[in-house]
Amino acid sequence: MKTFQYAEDLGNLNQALAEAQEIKNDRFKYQQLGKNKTLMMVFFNNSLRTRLSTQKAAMNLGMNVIVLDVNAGAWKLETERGVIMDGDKSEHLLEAIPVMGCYCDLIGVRSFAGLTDREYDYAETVINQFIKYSGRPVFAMESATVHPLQAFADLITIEEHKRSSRPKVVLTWAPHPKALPQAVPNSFAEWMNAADVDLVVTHPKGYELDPRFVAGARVEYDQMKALEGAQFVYAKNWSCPGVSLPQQYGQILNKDMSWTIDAAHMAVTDNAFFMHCLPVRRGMIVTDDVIESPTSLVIPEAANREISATVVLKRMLQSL
Ligand code: AN0
Ligand code: CP
Repeated sequence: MKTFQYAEDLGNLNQALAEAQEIKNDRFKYQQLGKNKTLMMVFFNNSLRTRLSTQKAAMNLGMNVIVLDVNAGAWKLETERGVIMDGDKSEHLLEAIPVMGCYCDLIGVRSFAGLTDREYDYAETVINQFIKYSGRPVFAMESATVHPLQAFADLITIEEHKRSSRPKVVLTWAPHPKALPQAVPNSFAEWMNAADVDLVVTHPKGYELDPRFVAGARVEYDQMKALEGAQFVYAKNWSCPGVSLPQQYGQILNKDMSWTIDAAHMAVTDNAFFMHCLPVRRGMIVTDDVIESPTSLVIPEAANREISATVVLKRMLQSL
């Protein structure tokens, strides 16, 4: 595997889930595979889980790890081509990327959507430059439009907790004070469509996700109706994807607190599990009682980030 951005990069998902189980049974099984190999993790944005779980995964495989926080100690990087660099940016990504590639065997990149230029974000301009110019296998640690390590961990978590062969999974928008990317809901919808679940997506009007991710999933604008009979409730905020009105891309169109997941929302479900990728704002996305309830899976999801990352790094090491 030379790139990891989409569900299809893993091929057969049942096979990938079996590998996840194999790693879970013995997470050090492949500790010889990464000997004298180096992972470089490049962060343009903050992280807690991705940083820790991916580093732990690399250590499970016997790898060495270098972490670069671009905004804390590196030269400020220009990412757009064709500009006169007379501002505060000292180095261009087009030199920095091949230099980074000299020092490692695999590269992970976190580079969030800027949320101002839909075309630039949805072209995956930054991670695609890493793929093109680093000379190394590259995986997304949340890029502009996708967060596949999260979606894979969420799929593993659903597989471990499902009570029926084809569970009803509801992806619901929830309010948030800041504009957030669509990467998490995009990947979640994409991966659930690729897996064998009954996916329903619910959000206020104007928040329609890009069709390339939401595909044929049912969209229900009445949140309570969508949640009826759900076995998994996956909450997440996202800003306007700008599908029908590109000028609204990245904006907050709605802060309706009636969308916050509370006990009344959970009461219409089929005793559903609550899921969120974290970090989460309590009182906005979800109430304290719901996130603290025995059916909350937020910690198992985070724990499975180590598993999803170990499978992905293992696949990449095997194809070096
Ligand atoms: C980010 C997002 O919504 O994409 C990262 C989530 C994993 N969240 C925040 O910036 C709060
Ligand atoms: N879920 C997730 O990716 O968390 P971090 O932003 O803390 O890495």
